[in-house]
Amino acid sequence: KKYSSVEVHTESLIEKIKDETPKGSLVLLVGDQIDRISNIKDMLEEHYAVMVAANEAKAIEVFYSQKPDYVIIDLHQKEDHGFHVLSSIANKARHSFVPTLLVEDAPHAMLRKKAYEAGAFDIVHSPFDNEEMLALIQNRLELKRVLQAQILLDELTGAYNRKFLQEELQRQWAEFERYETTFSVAMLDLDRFKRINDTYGHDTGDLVLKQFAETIMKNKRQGDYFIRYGGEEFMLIMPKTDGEQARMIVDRLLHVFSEQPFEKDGTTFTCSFSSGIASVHHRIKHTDELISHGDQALYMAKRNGRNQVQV
Ligand code: GH3
Ligand code: MG
Ligand code: MG
Ligand code: MG
Repeated sequence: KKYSSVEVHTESLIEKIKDETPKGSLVLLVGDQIDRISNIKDMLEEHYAVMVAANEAKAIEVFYSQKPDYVIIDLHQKEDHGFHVLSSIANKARHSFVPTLLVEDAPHAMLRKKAYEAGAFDIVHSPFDNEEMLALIQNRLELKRVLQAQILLDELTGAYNRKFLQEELQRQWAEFERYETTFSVAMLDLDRFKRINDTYGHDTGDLVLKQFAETIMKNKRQGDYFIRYGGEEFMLIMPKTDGEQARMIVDRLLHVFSEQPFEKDGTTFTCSFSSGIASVHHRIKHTDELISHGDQALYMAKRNGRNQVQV
């Protein structure tokens, strides 16, 4: 019996960090002993997406291309494959908070020491208790989720931050270069926001920012990424979306947000935003250029009277 890897289309791994539970996680299982691996696989598949790699090269390829959330390496493999895989991925795994778990029949202290030094997070003794193993994995995945949220989300609004923006833009750009998949970005800048701060105070300004973010996140399409670009400027990355589609979507968001009343000490007010949209095309050579096109469209929207979307 030969394992073929399961095709998992992780539309965005990072999008998962906002899930309440890491149930959508992808686990990479590395090992060449079929019966041992299928036991673990069966157990995991009730909770996670699982990909199996039966050799070193495949394991490393899958690790870098599919970006699993968790890696399990069965050390009971021919030669020293398990350790090779671990050494090849340990650094990258650590940097993206991907926990690695080793499975070994009777790990003695020397082997455990070697494994931890090579970057293993945990080692379990086979045979193991399924429930215990699952609890361990779930625990680690939860920690991963929290850590990733810490580094990729803006604290005030819960939108993605610029670190995320850089990563996601590169990803979208690579897709565009390889497959000519279109995508658009929308720059969103709150209108006359300084006035809100000056009139109602900075705390109210903060509340408006939070509420704005909540409204966009609730009403945006699921696959679009909402990012705080800085201050009261935000961005939407809209995969597989051309300029006209993007305009319709952002128009709808603008409509919803600008109708929403705010209240401070008995006074009610509303807030709007202006948006500039840019889409990839062949004359754009770099993501910075794309953003600058979006900025120019945003500038037009402001100059044209605000509370509107320009492409
Ligand atoms: P425009 O319609 O041209 O965009 O006008 P504006 O007043 O929104 O633009 P301007 O760039 O002049 O002012 C933006 C203001 O946003 C200034 C800054 O103090 C405020 N701001 C930026 N970040 C925050 C924040 O985190 N909280 C609060 N309360 N205010 C912020
Ligand atoms: Mg401004
Ligand atoms: Mg503004
Ligand atoms: Mg601004």
